[in-house]
Amino acid sequence: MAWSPEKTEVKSWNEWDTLRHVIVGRADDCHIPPEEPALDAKVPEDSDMRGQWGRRPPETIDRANELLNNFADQLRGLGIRVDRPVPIDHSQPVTTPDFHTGSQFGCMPPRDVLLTVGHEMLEATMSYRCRWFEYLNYRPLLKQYWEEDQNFRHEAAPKPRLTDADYHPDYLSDKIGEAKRLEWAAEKFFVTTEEEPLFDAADVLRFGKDLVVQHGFTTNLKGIEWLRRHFPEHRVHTVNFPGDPYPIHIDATFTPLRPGLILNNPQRRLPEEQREMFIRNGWEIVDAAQPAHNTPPPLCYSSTWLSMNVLVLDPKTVCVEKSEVYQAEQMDKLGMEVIEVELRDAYAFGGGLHCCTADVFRDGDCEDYFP
Ligand code: ABU
Repeated sequence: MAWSPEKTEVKSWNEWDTLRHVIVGRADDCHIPPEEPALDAKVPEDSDMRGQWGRRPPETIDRANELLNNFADQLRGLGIRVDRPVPIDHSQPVTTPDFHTGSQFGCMPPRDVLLTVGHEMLEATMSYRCRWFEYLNYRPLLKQYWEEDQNFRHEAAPKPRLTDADYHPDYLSDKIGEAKRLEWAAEKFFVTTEEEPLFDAADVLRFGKDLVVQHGFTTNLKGIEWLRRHFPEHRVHTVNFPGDPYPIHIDATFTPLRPGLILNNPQRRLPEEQREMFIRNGWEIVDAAQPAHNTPPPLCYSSTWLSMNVLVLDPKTVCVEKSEVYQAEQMDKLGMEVIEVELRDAYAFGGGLHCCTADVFRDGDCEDYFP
């Protein structure tokens, strides 16, 4: 049955089929959380974020919200239904019997928390203490979908304990150096241990019957094994990108655009042996264009490679950040229609166009692209 804006239905099997319904995050009350092991490992050693925490400056929150609201309106103008989270009080500390941290993070990047696979939305375990309660920002929406769609499966992965046993103490230094980080990444030695299953939803890419999951700082092997057992009808593939000294989230590294075509970050190439399934099935893996910027914006956790953190609206149309002119040019050459979206001033709140969205409904069914 065709999609109707009047009827809520959750369904999305991949990253590229025609998008009909999406969640766009908000910057309200976003905080820079206090130091904690997994977060510190991600903050670059020369970053302006080291040593400071608290609520983000109000004028930056307002600006980020202006851009996110404009993006939501742009999508609505294209006929896409857009929902927004209901922010909780992110100044609240996160305290469990196992840990305490002074504040939360925010709800700009729903992609990090919510994994939509078919008719299911799965709340990820998360791996940062400050993000332990982040799913609460999305509960009003998930409650609504559950009430309105009889086929919707609302699932939550087991909440992790996030004790010190979850983190390798070797990473608890701000003077590790990039060479050592790259050596560790090549050895698959990341900040998270194998104490318990951990994953962020943004480490997972959906290719119909196949799920491709990055093993790195935010997702460990037990997390990937948990996903394998949770989705028994799927094939779950573990990938690594050894050129990334701060490997969190796959969506500024590996970007499928349509069946048969993926952009790969040229500094974080997929190793030869992990390309096999794509090449055997005739998929092309193309180096992404260089970012237009040499540095991320102020107080930003992410790298300049948010340039390739795009939102595919259908196999011929893609949203690209307005200032990322080289990425837009490459998309054009690859036969994609580019929709420019201004978002750079919101990057600091949790990422780019893919990060700040989460799929609710895309056309299409669960296909086998890698028979
Ligand atoms: N959340 C995506 C960030 C990836 C990166 O910093 O490159």
